[in-house]
Amino acid sequence: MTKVTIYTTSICPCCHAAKRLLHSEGIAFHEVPLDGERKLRRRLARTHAGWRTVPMVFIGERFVGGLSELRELHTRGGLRPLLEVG
Ligand SMILES: N[C@@H](CCC(=O)N[C@@H](CS)C(=O)NCC(=O)O)C(=O)O
Repeated sequence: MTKVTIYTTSICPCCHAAKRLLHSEGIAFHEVPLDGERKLRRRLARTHAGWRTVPMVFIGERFVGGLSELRELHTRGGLRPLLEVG
C-alpha cells in the first residue's frame, strides 16, 4: 500500500479531522508535526504552489491537498485506488 504522509500542527482542527478520516478508513499514515518548523513549512509552501494551510496530505509522492480535498477524494471513491498505486 502506498504510504500516506500528513503534515499537521497540534492545534489544527482540520488536521485532527483528516486523521480521524484516515483512522476511520483503517489507513495507516505517517504524521509530520510542523509546530515550530517554519523553514520546513516555507519549503513545503514553495514546492506546492504556495499552499499555506495544514493539513497537507500526500499519498506517496503525490500531494492530495488538505482536509477538503481528502474528503472529496474519499467521497468520490478515489482514495483507495490511489493507495493501491505503486
Ligand atoms: N481548506 C483547507 C483549510 C485548512 C485550514 O484552514 N487550516 C488551518 C488550521 S485548521 C490553518 O492552516 N491555519 C493557518 C495555520 O495554522 O497556520 C483544508 O481543507 O485543509
